[in-house]
Amino acid sequence: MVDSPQHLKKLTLDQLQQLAGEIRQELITVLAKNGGHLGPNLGVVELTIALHYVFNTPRDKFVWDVSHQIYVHKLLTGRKGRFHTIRSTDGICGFALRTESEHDCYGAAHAGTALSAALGICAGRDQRGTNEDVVAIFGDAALTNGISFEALNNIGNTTKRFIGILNDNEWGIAKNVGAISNYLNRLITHPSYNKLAKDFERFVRRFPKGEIALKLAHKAEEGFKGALTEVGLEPSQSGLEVDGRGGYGNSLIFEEMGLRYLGPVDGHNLPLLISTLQFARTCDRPIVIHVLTKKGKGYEAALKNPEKFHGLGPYDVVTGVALPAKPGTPPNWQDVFGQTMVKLCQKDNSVVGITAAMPSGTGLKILEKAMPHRYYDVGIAEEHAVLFACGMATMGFHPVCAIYSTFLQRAYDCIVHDAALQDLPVIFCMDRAGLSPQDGPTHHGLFDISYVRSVPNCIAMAPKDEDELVDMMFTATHQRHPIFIRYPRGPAEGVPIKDQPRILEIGKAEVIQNFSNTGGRRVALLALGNMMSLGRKVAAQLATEGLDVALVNPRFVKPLDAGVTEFFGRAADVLVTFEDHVLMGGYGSAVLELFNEKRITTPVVQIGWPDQFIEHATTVEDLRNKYGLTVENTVARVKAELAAPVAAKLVGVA
Ligand SMILES: Cc1ncc(C[n+]2csc(CCOP(=O)(O)OP(=O)(O)O)c2C)c(N)n1
Repeated sequence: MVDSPQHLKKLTLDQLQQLAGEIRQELITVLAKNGGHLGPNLGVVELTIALHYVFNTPRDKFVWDVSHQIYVHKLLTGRKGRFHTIRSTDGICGFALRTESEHDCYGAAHAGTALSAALGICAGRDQRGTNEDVVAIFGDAALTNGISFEALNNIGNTTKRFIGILNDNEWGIAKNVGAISNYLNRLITHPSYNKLAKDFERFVRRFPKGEIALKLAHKAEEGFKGALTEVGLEPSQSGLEVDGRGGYGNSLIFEEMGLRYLGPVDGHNLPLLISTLQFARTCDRPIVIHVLTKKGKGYEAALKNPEKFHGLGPYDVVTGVALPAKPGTPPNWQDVFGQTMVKLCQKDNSVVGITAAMPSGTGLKILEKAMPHRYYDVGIAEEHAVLFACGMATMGFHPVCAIYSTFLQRAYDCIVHDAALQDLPVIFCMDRAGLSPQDGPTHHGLFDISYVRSVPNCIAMAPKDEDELVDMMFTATHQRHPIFIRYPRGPAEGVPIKDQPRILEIGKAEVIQNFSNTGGRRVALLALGNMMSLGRKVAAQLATEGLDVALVNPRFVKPLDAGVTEFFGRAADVLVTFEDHVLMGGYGSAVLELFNEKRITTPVVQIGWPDQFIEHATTVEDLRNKYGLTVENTVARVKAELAAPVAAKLVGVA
């Protein structure tokens, strides 16, 4: 299989079509083992081949929105040999990464960034006076995102040369929602579309020896007769003004924003794509090409279930069925969240659920099915989701925003300026708080404690298990302040869930095990949320070594349980804080701030993530081992503290 753009450019049409087949096979086979974004990538095989056929990266720039659909680009830009390592420890990343290849000019994984970033690259080019092409490839769901529109608003008056490819497959992860999606649909199904498409066909047929036709004909012995032979677009002769507005179709929205619109174009018709891109390349006005693709193209199982195959774990290649979880695996946190939402909504009319285009990932789909009128999908629009929730809160509701920790970062100002400043009872259920190992730094939720803890009026908590998650959600619906509950991805702890949840006292920790006063040196372990299981293992290990160990479930990061924390701070010889979060500004920092205020000098060992972006890996364990979030490292550090001279400790010298 080809793995460089130079090689690809030498192929005939037949060979390019064959390449498309080989790429699909490779995607299906490798992802069956590694998991990943199969559907989106199967959908852009021809588009990516056409892009590399027409443009020249790294000189020309491709900016992929989200960049989850970048696998084909990776296969074609020198990463074929390592493709089997995608999303695994020390392997290639599942998203665009500047440090991975010169062909990845801009990194991403959060949606809606491509148009703005590409425009910035255009501005840089124009300032430099160079002439590379810049292509932003964005999905239809990216148009539910505000930033995309901020960019569209700005393109026409910033540059003359900008190429946008709207990759329209009618799906985000779930079915795309909202007015823009309806609009694109109308555009595709508009009665004039077929007519115009035919016009377009007729038009290209008028130029049997178009640029692309000539190029390919020279290279292929056979030439390429049939469909492709006559496809070619000569810009000088293009006469694209058939609708009087400079575009095919009736897509006024782009035209009104100062971009030329071309399309819709069949995104699986390689020759047509090539000629269209060649035309776009010569445009002296920003242009958007509307390309229609099928998510999952070429794999029956993925075509049948676009949502599941948007991104998934390992599966059986023949059946497309996901590999079963090990027997006895506890339910996912997300499922417990979704089921609890249904129960809460059934009992409390003030509760509603809000997702920003992530119904299945967050578990809110369960609410959608059970009580659709209490469920809102607002599109990939986290800022809007939070503001929408704030508005509902002013009307007496308890809106629950189910947003991944990493995506909530985008709505930070809405948290501060709207929810917190007005002290509104919005509940934030921050899924994926902790690692999203195979996705990597763009998806790890490691900053939320820091960014929430510094904001007045906020309450922040983390459950040690799924039963406590239910208690926390129930508690939150009885509060009058912004509340943040963080929990990780994947299976919960496997504890039974009480029939009737209980209201937790705000700011109260749970002492799981107190000192036993056996005379051993005392170690207090304060393990936040899902770190309780590590805390328990450390406790067991230290006990075998004759130490007197206390174990605390802090529950609240804000307000911190000052009484319990101070007590253990004074009683212990060493105190350990555990958090699935960066150490900078996190839970351990909160404890240290309290100790400073109370003049407590007990040494504190902080277990958490360092001040750096954590890469992707196959499993959480791989990363915990690498960064020392382990029993061995914790025990070693506790012992080192216990062995340190007391005088040194008193003056804070390591
Ligand atoms: C800010 C943000 N919110 C949510 C997501 C999760 N997410 C990843 S891909 C995706 C859908 C993208 O749809 P589209 O852009 O149409 O591309 P397609 O997968 O259909 O090719 C979503 C919601 C994200 N990446 N970024």
